[in-house]
This record gives sequence, structure tokens and C-alpha cells, in this order.
Amino acid sequence: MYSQGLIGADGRTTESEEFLARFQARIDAEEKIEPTDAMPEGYRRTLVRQIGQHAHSEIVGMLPEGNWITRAPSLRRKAALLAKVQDEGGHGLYLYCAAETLGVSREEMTEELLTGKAKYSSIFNYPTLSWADIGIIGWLVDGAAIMNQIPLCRCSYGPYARAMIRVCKEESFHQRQGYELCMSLAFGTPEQKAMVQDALNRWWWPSIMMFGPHDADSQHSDQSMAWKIKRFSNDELRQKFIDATVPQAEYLGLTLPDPDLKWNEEKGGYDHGPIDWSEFWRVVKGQGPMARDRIKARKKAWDEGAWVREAALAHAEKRRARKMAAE
Ligand code: FAQ
Repeated sequence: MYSQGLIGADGRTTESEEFLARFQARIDAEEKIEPTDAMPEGYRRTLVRQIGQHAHSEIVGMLPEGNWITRAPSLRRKAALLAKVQDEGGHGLYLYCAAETLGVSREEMTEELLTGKAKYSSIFNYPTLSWADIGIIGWLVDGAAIMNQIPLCRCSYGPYARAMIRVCKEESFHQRQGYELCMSLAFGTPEQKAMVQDALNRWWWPSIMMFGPHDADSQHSDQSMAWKIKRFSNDELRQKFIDATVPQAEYLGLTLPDPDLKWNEEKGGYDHGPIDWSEFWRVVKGQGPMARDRIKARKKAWDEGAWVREAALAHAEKRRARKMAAE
């Protein structure tokens, strides 16, 4: 199927130097790579891994907030949260479609998620304990997601870059609804302010971890940046996020739970305290507080949706047969 699929039995690529140089020249010239173009197997695999992980994150990411839809405190808040969670489902679908253009099926990707072979963002393994968590997720988690995803609109792979344009517009709206929710709590009663401060204390460090390991420990960054899949390193994006978020917390009168957070005039950004990477890796490896529940919920949805997939296929087959008979 792929003219570039020159993988030996040992799993190693055998693409020629000339082929790789020609491909790199296209990337360097900012050409978009499209599904039918020849591409190195490593490029294809990197995209399947990243886009698949990204799609799973959107779908699993519906669960922590979905948990609060029936308990939203007003109709306005309920409508906004319902729409946000639906948007996340939509993002997952665009991303699965973008990954499918690389020759991987939705079934294969789902199987990898359910067996723990494919990752999803660490952030969704934390519980949503109070209503304020919904505001904080919008403000911080969508805020971090946008910081990471705006550059993906310029990703070298066309279908991924195009999918990200709409995703980013919607994430930006999500971030604002989250910040507005935090404003009403932070400027509300002392109990409401304490509730949003508690949520901020719990979500700050996991949000900072969303950007992935420090650059020195990021195994994929160098190659992904050379292929212009990633445009900024994990640490660069984390720094941009912190610099944008500190003044927002100050405006709300909330404290970020990092005593080492200080403006550094020389670098023109904030210094921050050490990140607990042992927690990050524990969560990434499936030992997060909600990891078991998240996979259980996805497995239940996949199993219980089997009849819908079968019915949709049977319907499509019937239509195809009817069309053939009419021709
Ligand atoms: N969680 O070498 P790197 C959202 C893994 S969407 C889990 O630096 P890379 C929307 C990484 O996969 C949030 N695993 O990797 C929303 C790799 O393992 P592998 C998701 C992580 O790919 C909002 C290993 O560590 N966004 O929030 C994490 O160059 C609100 C080494 O790392 C995306 O997926 C992590 N945080 O950089 C929904 C964006 N970080 O695969 C609902 C697209 C790293 O070799 C509510 N992805 N790992 O087994 C990316 O930009 C990149 O993949 C990074 C990681 C930056 C996440």
C-alpha cells in the first residue's frame, strides 16, 4: 500500500539516503505531506502514535467533566458543559480520522488504548472532586492544550494540521468558559473562593506535566521537530503556558502552589520549582488515581456500542447493494 513501506522483517527501515534527503527537503521547504505521498516509515509511525494518543486523550478527557453534567449548578452551566464535552468527542473523531489516513484502523487504535499499549494524556487520570474542578479544567487543561496545539496547526502532515484548526478554535472557547467559571467562584463567597483555590492546588502540577518530560528526557522531540511535527519543545511550551497563566491567577486573587515561582528578568519568564517526575511517570504508566476507572469506562462503551457499529455496517452494506442493483 505504501511505496515508502520498506520495513525489513527485523522492523528496521531500509529507505535510501536519497529518499530520506528528498523527504527532508520537502519538510524544510514547508510543503505539507499528504496521505498518498511517500513518507519514511518512522514519520508515519510517529504520527500514528501522536495522533492516536491525542485522539484517545480527547475521548478519555470527556470522562472527568462528564461526571459533573448532572450536577451543574444552573441550566446555563449545564448547557455549556454538555456542549464542551460533546466538542471533545468531536475532536476525538477528527483525530481518529486523521490517523486513519496513515493506514491504521479505528479498531486497532481502540484495541491499543484498551490494552494499555497506547497512552493518553496523564492529566485525565486525576479525579474531579468539586464543581470548581470544571472551571479549573477549562482554564488550565484547555489552556495547556491550546498552547501545545496552536503550533500543531502548522504540523507538516496536512490532515493533522487541518484538523487542529477547528479543534483550537473550540479549545479556545473552552478555556474562556473555564476562566469565566473560575472568576465567578474567585469573586464569590469565601467558601467559593476556597473551593476554587483547592481545585487550583490539585490541578496546577498535573497541568504543568501535560507538556511531557523535560527536553533532555524527551525521546521523540528532536526527530519530531526535524520533521516539523512538533514546532516547539516540551519545555518551551511549558514556559509559555506558565508565563501566560501566572497573571491570570493574580487577577483572580488565587495563589499558585509553587513557592519557587518567581519572575526572572534576565530570561523574561517565570522560574518554577522542581516537577515531581516520579508522579508523572507513575501516572503515565497507568498508576494514576483514576486510571483503572477510565479504561473500564472506555471498555464498557466500546463493548456496549458493538451493536451500533454492526447495525451501521449492515445499513451501509444494504445501501451499497441497493445502489449496485439499481445501476
Ligand atoms: N501524558 O518524547 P516525548 C486535551 C509520553 S488533549 C501521557 O516528549 P512526544 C484536550 C510520550 O507519549 C491532551 N504520556 O513524547 C482536552 C512518550 O511515550 P511513547 C493531549 C505522555 O510525543 C482538554 C514519552 O512520554 N494532547 O487536553 C505525556 O514527543 C480538556 C516520552 O515523551 C496531545 O496529545 C503526557 N502528558 O511529546 C480534552 C497533543 N507526555 O509514546 C478534555 C499532541 C509525554 O513513546 C478536556 N501530542 N508522554 O510511549 C503532543 O504534542 C506530544 O505527543 C506530547 C509528548 C507533547 C504530549
